[in-house]
Amino acid sequence: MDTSDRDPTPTPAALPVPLVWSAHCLLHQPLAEIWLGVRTDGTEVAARATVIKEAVLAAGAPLVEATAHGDQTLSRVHDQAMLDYLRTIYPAWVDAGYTIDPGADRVVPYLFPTQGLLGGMELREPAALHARAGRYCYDTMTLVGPGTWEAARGAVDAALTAVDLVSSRQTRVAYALCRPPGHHAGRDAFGGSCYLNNAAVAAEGLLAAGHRRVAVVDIDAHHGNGTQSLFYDRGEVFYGSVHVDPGAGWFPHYVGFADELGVGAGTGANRNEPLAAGTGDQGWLAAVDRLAGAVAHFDATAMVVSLGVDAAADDPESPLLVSVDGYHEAGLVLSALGLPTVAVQEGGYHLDTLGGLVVATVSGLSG
Ligand code: SP5
Ligand code: ZN
Repeated sequence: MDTSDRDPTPTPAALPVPLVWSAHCLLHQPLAEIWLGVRTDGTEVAARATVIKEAVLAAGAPLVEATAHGDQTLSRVHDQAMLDYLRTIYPAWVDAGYTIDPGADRVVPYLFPTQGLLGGMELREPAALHARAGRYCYDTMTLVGPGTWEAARGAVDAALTAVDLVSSRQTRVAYALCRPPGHHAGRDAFGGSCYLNNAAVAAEGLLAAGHRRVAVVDIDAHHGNGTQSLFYDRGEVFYGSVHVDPGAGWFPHYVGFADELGVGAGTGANRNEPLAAGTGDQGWLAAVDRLAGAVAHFDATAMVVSLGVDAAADDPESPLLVSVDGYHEAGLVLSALGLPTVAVQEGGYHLDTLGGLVVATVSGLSG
């Protein structure tokens, strides 16, 4: 058969970025979020990871299984007591009978030891397990269940495996499909559907591998308050974020403002680009450009991208209106910096479009 006049349909080039994955990431099933006292469906569901994985593999990315890493780098990011808490609280909760009486199938805080509660007194370890549930968790949306620790720890392993691939120069860019996400988790605090800060662990991993100055660029729709807090006083890690304006009523509400510039040795190494609700490609990409300029000025030797795709127009969790082409363009802008890059998955909740958004961004990042 003569096929010479058939439409030439070129096979798209395979995405040359390894997808780093841990099957443990599926073990966390949030079941619910307690939103204003109402039990609502969880938004950070395991299907997110499944649809992203399928899309990135379909784009031709090679799959790399995450390898188990020790706690050395993780312990540089998080307080040991919070790590112990996250590892042990769910089994302890079951043992103490809370799943039967009052029938709490997840660990949910009811009391938070704020400065107002303590009134200047020392923070003691409470005897009651249900009081301990508010010690590290700062919201009612980030529940702990069976598999939460294994998933969060698997996400850290994925981030560190991506660091290994990049720092050994096997690839310039690697993508870690981390779930649960991490950028709202600080040294001894977790919330916002995040438990362990995968991006911060990746940054510490890159430093440990010999990169002198690391930039974290956060394009999730929300400000990464955890990452900012972890590096706020550090001069060797830059944090830059574009996000919906917390001052206009958006999570994380209390942080993420433009006047937060870092302190001490970190002065000038923090940059926030809050945007009005309804901002689309033009305004969002202008902010991404400013962040890229700041990273170049900072003289970073490696980059971590906190890759949340919840700024997309269809996403139910944010009012930003970024398109799939916008995400691709952001990837290209960051790729032009030419830095060894570890991208870690953060938010993104619209299951029908998640995969395409991640593929577009990662393909941009690969240049
Ligand atoms: C990683 C990430 O994107 N975390 C986002 C956390 C923001 N959550 C704020 C929740 C605000 C209310 N959403 C109502 C959902 C009810 N199920
Ligand atoms: Zn987000």
